[in-house]
Amino acid sequence: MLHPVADQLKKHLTALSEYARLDETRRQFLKRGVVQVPFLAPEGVKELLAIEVEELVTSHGRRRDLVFPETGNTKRHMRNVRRDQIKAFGSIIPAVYAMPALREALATIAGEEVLQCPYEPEQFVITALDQHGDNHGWHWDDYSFGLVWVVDCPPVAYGGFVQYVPHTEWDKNDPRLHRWFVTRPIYSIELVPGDLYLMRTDTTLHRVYPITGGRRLIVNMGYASRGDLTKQISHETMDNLWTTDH
Ligand SMILES: O=C(O)CCC(=O)C(=O)O
Ligand SMILES: [Fe+2]
Repeated sequence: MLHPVADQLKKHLTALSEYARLDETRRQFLKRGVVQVPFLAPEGVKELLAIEVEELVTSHGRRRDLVFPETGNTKRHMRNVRRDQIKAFGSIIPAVYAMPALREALATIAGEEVLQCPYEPEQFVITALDQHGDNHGWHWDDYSFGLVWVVDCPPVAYGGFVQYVPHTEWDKNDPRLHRWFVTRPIYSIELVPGDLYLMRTDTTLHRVYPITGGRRLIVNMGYASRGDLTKQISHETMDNLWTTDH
């Protein structure tokens, strides 16, 4: 049986598939690697998901302060709730994540199949930035797609917006971020609570700008492309970030 929130989202998505603006959304996604898609979910679904995210971060959020050599020694200062705890103590996020209708809508935007992530820790994760200087430093993700639900976000004056450099490649042995910055444009997008965006996370270098006030709270749902399933993918950054306890 479908979770009632998933059922509500499914009805919304069925009506949505007739909208022509998905074509424009796809063009934007392919060109820029990122597209805002707040219309994918109705307010009622966003509100219930937000309540679950708030409860989970309050009861299971863990502080992480790390540096990653694989992304050029960029930093992570944040609180997270890992996938296993979301799965164990949440219900809406796992149900929404698994919905074929959501993946079909994302596939229409992506122009290719969007599959559940075979590596469970990357399926969904909650991230909270709530201390002065908290950030989610520059990185790529191991899998192709990220759907980010913005539960809370400070005004842009306090940071917390997303910056990104599309159509870039991650060499884990020599990430050379500065080379990308000086040869490609860095785009920024302002986000507000209730926003949703889809990113091509394996080829879009991205970060969350450090915050100086307020709070930023998101859930990121990671999805794979068909190509990811045959690639040899190592998980250094994810293993450190989401599955260990330091
Ligand atoms: O918080 C965001 O908007 C991006 C999150 C992200 O890049 C990630 O979880 O890998
Ligand atoms: Fe990411």
